[in-house]
This record gives sequence, C-alpha cells and structure tokens, in this order.
Amino acid sequence: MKSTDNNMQTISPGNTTNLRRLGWSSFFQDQFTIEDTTSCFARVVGMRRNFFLVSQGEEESIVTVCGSLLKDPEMCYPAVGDWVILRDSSIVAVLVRQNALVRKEAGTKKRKHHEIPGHEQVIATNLDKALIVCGLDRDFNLRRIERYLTLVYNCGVKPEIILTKADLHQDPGVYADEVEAIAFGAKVHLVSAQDDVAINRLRTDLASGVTAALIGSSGAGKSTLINRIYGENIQTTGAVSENLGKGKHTTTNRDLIVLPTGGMLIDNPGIREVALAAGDANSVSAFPDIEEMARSCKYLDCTHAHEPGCQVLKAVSKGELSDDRLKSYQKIRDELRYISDREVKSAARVERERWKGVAQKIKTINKKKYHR
Ligand SMILES: Nc1nc2c(ncn2[C@@H]2O[C@H](COP(=O)(O)OP(=O)(O)OP(=O)(O)O)[C@@H](O)[C@H]2O)c(=O)[nH]1
Ligand SMILES: [Mg+2]
Ligand SMILES: [Zn+2]
Repeated sequence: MKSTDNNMQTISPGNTTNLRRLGWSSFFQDQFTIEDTTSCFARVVGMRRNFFLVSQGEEESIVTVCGSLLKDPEMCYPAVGDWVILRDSSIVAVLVRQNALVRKEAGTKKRKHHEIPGHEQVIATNLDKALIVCGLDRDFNLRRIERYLTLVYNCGVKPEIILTKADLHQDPGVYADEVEAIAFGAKVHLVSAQDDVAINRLRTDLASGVTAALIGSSGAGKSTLINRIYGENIQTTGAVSENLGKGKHTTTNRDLIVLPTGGMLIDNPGIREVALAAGDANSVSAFPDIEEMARSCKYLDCTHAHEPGCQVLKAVSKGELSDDRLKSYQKIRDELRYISDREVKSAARVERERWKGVAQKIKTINKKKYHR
C-alpha cells in the first residue's frame, strides 16, 4: 500500500471528531483517504507481547500486525502513539510519523526482531512534548537531565522537565534553580504528588488532543503523576528500594492514557541507561551556552580540552561554567560522533560485503575459464 498522491488508497475517515480527540490532524489525514467500509484509522494506545491495543476515540480493541506489513520495507513496526490503518482486526499500514522518541536499546536480553540489542528502540511517536521526570530524591542528577534533553532534542521533540517529590525538601526551589540553569528555555515544573495546585497546572497544560510522553528512571514517580493528573489510580506504582534508591521497574508496558480532561499521557517503563541514538542533524543542542562560547575559541576544531585561546576553558576558570557540565558536554559530543561514525562505517561495510560477493563470483567465473 502506497501513500503517494497518484496511488491513493481510499478508506472512510470514520468519526473524525473522535479521532481528533486522540490527536488526529491534517498531517495524518492528508496521507491516506479511506473509502472501503472494512478499513479505518486508529491510534496505537498500548503494546503487549504479541498484540496491540488501538483506539478510535471510544472503545479500545485488540489487534495484530498484518504479515505483509512486516515484509514491506517502506513500513515501520508500529509503536505506541502511531496512527495506523486497520482492516479485519489487523494493522495493515502505519502512517508517516510526525516525530518519534527513540533511544538505543540497552542490555543484551534476547528480544523480538524489532528490539534487537544495540538497535534503536522507539519509546513513543507523534508527540507534542516529552516530559522528563526526575525525582528530588537520589534520582536527582543534572548530568542525566542533560542526557535526556539531548535525547529529546535529537528526536525533534519539545522537552519539559518535571522535578517531582518536592515534598522531600524544605527548600526545593534550589533544585529548580539548578535545573533552570541547564534547561535553556525548556519549561521546568516543580511538583509533588500531594500538591494539588501543581498537579492541576500540569493537567491544564495538557489540552485536548495534546500528547505527552513521560520518561525518566524507574521510581522517579511517572506513574504516580499520571494517576494524580488522571484523578484515579489507573497505573500501578511501586516503592523505591531503600539501599539502592532505585525503583523496581513497576511499569513494564508502554501505554497511552486519555485523560478525562482531554490530553494524553504515555507512561513508559523506567529507563536504566540513557543511551543516545544518532540524532537529526538539524536538532537543537542541549548545550547552547557552550556552543556560543566555542564560537570565539581560537581554533575552529577546538576540543575545549587543552587548546590555547579556548573560551570554554576560560569560562570554566572564571567560574562561569561548571567543569562537570563541560565534561558532560564532551562525553555526549564524543558519543554522538561515535554513533554517527559507526553508522557511516556500517554503511561502508555493507557496500564492501556486497563487493566481496561480486568479486567472489568473478573469481569463480575466471577459475572455470582457467580450468577449461
Ligand atoms: N515523597 C514522594 N514520593 C513519591 C512522589 N511521587 C511518587 N513517589 C513515590 O515514588 C515511588 C515510585 O513511584 P512510581 O510512580 O511507581 O515511579 P515510576 O517512575 O512510575 O517507576 P517505574 O514504573 O518503575 O518506571 C512510589 O513509592 C511513590 O509513592 C512524591 O511526589 N513524593
Ligand atoms: Mg511506572
Ligand atoms: Zn575551545
């Protein structure tokens, strides 16, 4: 199935008012037209081992993926947040995504073909924003927040930061100030599950049709926030271990939750390691301060490690930039460079392998000639 203008598949749009509540827009509408009565548009709201939960705005239904979709190189495997075309309880097409929050798959557990270790894992798609949730307990870590910001910006998604568990401190504003200083324009919310005013503010920010995904460590308090914003305990929450200060991976599935007030929140399992995926070349940097200083460095290719005339190092020595933030920047920069290098190299390797095959064939042909 193609989505090009000259080969338009026509399918009845269904109830667009209901779809709109789920975030349906002309961006998706313009991709396909459905005319047959057996097909319809739906949004993926949940993912389980062998099936998907989809919604058309009212009831949810359980569907599978059509075998031919898996073989179509132009189609991607559905993820939570995707708009799809359904036919006979199976997903036959995935609409082009507005954006996708993607990270490298960490760990070595054997997974299904779409989640191979070291490969990219789609957290959620078609987002209006990503809410980076950080608990003001042992979870609090500026360097990790910088990594999350890089991940979100790299995916072309708008980040906001939620600092939760503010009730654990006398003066939580200090943490908010520290985060504001590295957030550069990304909104910072200071909340706690008990704070009705703060929860209400988050709720009002999620207008009807708006989709936001919550990401953060296990135990950060993502599901607790969803329950509070929703107004009912719909997601299971779990305690944080006293010795390790970490959560126990209570949430294991990705789910899109439609709030009674209209907005949508995607709950995700806690992320163990913020492994970055190769970014979009036009993405916004999470380090605009350092990049601005670097423009005045003496050398264009300054690494800000030892070079004379380095304005970044000068800022560190003057106390205008923290050494930790510079180290965090350098680490992320090197990682992203490594990822993109590896991608270029693997493309080169594929090409080399192809030529090896061709060369082998030529050799055998020549050999035959020689022996004749
Ligand atoms: N003191 C305090 N504790 C909170 C707050 N929010 C959440 N918690 C506690 O933190 C623990 C973890 O909360 P969850 O909401 O399950 O965390 P999560 O981010 O969903 O964790 P995973 O599902 O494992 O990724 C629970 O024991 C919550 O009661 C808060 O605002 N203040
Ligand atoms: Mg959870
Ligand atoms: Zn420099």
